[in-house]
Amino acid sequence: MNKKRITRFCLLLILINLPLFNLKAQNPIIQTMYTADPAPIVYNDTLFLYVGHDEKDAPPNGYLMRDYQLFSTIDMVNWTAHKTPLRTSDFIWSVGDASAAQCIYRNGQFYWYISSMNKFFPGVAVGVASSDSPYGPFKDALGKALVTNDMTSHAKHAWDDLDPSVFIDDDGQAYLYWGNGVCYWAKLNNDMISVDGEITALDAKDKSIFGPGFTEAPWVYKRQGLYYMIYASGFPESLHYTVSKNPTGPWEYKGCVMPLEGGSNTNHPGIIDYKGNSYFFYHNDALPGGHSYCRSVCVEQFSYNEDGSIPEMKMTKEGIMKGVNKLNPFKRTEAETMAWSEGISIEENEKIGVYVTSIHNGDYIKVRNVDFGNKGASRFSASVSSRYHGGTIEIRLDNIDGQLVGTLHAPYTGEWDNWSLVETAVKNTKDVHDVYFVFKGKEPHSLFNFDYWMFGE
Ligand code: FUB
Repeated sequence: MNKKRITRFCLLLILINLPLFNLKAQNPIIQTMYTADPAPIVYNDTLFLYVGHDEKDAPPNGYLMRDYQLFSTIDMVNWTAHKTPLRTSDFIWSVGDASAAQCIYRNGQFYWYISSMNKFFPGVAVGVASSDSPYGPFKDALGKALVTNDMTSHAKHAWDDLDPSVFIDDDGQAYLYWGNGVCYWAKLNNDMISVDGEITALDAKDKSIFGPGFTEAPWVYKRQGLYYMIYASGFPESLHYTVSKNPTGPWEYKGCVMPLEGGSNTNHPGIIDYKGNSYFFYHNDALPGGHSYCRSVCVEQFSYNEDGSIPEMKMTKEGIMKGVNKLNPFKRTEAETMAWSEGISIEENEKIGVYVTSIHNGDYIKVRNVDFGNKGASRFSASVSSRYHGGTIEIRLDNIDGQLVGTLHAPYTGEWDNWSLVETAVKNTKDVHDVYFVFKGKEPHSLFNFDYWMFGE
């Protein structure tokens, strides 16, 4: 074959395999909106992922972030979207930019530390919201910022108080770390909403602490007696870590966790252990239409080396291949629980909460590791609404064009907020499968909305 032919052949191969590649993809983990600055916590056996939200109409040279979003998983492959738990408008002092944040749990309360431009004092500030539920609603716990720009004087720029990360040590002492261009830390009082004593600045250029330098986004945690801080370095960023035997330092630079890759200037890290595995969260620009201000959160599984060091990782499209749990299809499952989707988006309202919308012919949702057991399923029901013609949900197994086990007709219901629970028979379906809900119907209108589903024996 000549060069031209080989190139054409390769292109053909790529095109043929593109759908298959997407079907295997797990990264970015949220496809229904742009997400950034991942902050995972584990509470009651569920992993809650708090993220920033890049609006899709963000300009190519600046952030547009008005609220924070919450997703959860019990298996690391299917993610459920929840109602918007916190907006910048919940802070009277915020100018309206939802910069990076972290939520943690203490004594029956969830404390969500955020960073945003301060309306009342020039510069970025750290604030804190609280709630007695991981789902919120969260309220500004102070009615003013916790750390304002006048409290930190080590940087000449006004956005040095970005990216709070909070860590509670085994003795109950809580520490706040944050910064851009300087890494600050301070103790927090037991109330979690006031700073205790001095604010200390770590020199961002100190090679012994930060190797190639500290830009922003510290994430601090403890593992086997050692304190780890992962952070972003350079701009565009790569991700690195430093360790200490004490939460107050001295810190020792250890190496790179994720080298410069992808097209987003920032990558903001977060690390957590869940159900016996270690997971590394970050963001990049991998969703279609993505760029430095339309980012999307990804996750990689990793294992610490025997000496406690973190291996260097690459960004992948595959993400988490093996789930840590199966999904029970005989329980009501929200339609916004998905491993992957194409075409659709999500919305929320007071009555219904979050639901799937903007469904068009050929769009689909994939749900992984669905366990139908030995007895199997023979019925399928779903709550749907439609102002136009409605459409159908094809229920397929293991592939977008895999075995068709049932087709549900989603009827015209009069209005988008008239919901109807409809049912169809399915061919007896047993064992564990990935389930694809493939939407079909007459364009040009959006076909129907989809709130939840359930299989029956
Ligand atoms: O999301 C806005 C900013 O981008 C964050 O505060 C930084 O960490 C970077 O990810």
